[in-house]
Amino acid sequence: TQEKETFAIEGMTCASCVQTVEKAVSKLTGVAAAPVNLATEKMTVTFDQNQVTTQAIIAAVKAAGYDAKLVT
Ligand code: 9UX
Repeated sequence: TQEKETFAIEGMTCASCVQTVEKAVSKLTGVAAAPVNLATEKMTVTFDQNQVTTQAIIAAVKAAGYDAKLVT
């Protein structure tokens, strides 16, 4: 089952940051799409909840050097 969750991303200042975050999250198994909006600093991730967790998505963003919080 695919689910969509929005995350607030902290620490991005340029378009290159956006690409870094999108790449880091997109390569997780189970993530179908992870577009980042720099202006709003939000990322909407489409993923399979049986294959990847929101915690793993946050961890991937942190590993890339940024911070993420789930927006509920
Ligand atoms: Mo974006 Mo460039 O924050 O070093 S400024 S990647």
